[in-house]
Amino acid sequence: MTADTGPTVDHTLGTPYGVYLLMEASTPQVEGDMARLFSVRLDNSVPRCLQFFYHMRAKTPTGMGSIKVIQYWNSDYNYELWEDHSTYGDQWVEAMVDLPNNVTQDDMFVIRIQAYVGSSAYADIAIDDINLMLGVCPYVPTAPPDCAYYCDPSNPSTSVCIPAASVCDFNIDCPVDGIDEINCEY
Ligand SMILES: [Ca+2]
Ligand SMILES: [Ca+2]
Repeated sequence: MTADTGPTVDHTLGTPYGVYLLMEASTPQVEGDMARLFSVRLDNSVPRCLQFFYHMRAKTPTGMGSIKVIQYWNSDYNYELWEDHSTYGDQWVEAMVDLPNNVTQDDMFVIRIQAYVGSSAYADIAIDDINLMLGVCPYVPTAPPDCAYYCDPSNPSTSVCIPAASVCDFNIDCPVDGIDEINCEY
């Protein structure tokens, strides 16, 4: 495990002893490498909802990879249903993805959850508590604010983080020294 990326606790138990799936972004992984998780074959008779929790914490403002959910019917019909390439700091984020049925003539489909390595070695992606439910998703989870910019970049594990859009936006967001509004070429 690399410091300043990845989860400190799992989602299920909220302790360091819980388990989760982790895609390491460090060497020998290179940008664009992919980790893929397959579902069992699911029948086409009913709509379903895929719920899972994911963790995208990067040490640096850029370099996070991405995570995608793909509904694979066959080589001609496979659809990217959901994608995220944000970074949220050390917290688990809920995803709810509707899995439509009757999209093709196929009797069965497979769900692939694919995580891609970004350009930074400090950008691990983890997932936990994957749950398949019958019916459409009961709600749309609210994503937390993006955590792309560290107010104290030399201490990313303890730093306040703010969305990239809050840098040089004329409002001081970083406590103490307002570093997010320094070195802006206003
Ligand atoms: Ca777990
Ligand atoms: Ca600001």
